[in-house]
Amino acid sequence: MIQRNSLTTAFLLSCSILTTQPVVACQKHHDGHHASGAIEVENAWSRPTPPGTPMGVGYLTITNHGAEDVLLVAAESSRAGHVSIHETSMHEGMMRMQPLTAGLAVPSGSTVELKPGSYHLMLEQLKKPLMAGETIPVQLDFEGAEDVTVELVVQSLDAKVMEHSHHSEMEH
Ligand SMILES: [Cu+2]
Repeated sequence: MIQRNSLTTAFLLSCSILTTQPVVACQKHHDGHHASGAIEVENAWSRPTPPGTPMGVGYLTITNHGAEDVLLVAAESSRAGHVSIHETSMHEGMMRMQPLTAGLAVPSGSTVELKPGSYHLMLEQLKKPLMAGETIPVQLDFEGAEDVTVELVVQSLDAKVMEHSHHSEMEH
C-alpha cells in the first residue's frame, strides 16, 4: 500500500512537473510574428480499463491562447484503433453520449475541459488494457492550429463507480 501510494505520488509529481511546462503548439512554419493558434493542453489523464474492455477514455484541458478560434477535429493514438471525440449529456434522465462529428470548438481565449460527464476522448479498439500508472500517447488534430501530442496519465480507479461503465453497453 505504501509502495503504491508513493508510486501514485511519483506520477502525480511527474504530472505536475509536466503541466508546469505546458504543451504549446506554435506555428513552426509561419513566416509572420503573430503567435496565432497557440494551444495549451493540461491535465491529460485516463482511466484503467478492465481486461477485455475495448474502450477507454481520455480527459484533458485545452486552452486557446491564439487570436483565432480552433476546432479539435480528430485524435489518434498508437494504443487505439480509433479515437472519437464524444459528448456525454443527460437526456430524459439518462446519461448518453454521442460523437461530435463536426469537432469540438475551442474559441479564441477560452478553455475547454474534457472531463467525466462531459466532453471526452473515446479510445476505441484498444489492443490491450490501459494500466494504472502508464502513459498513453495521443495526437490531437486541430483545424486552425498545429497538431499537439499529449500523454494521458492513466490514474487508478477510486472508490466511485466508473463514470463510463455505460460505454460497454454502447453500440459503436
Ligand atoms: Cu464516450
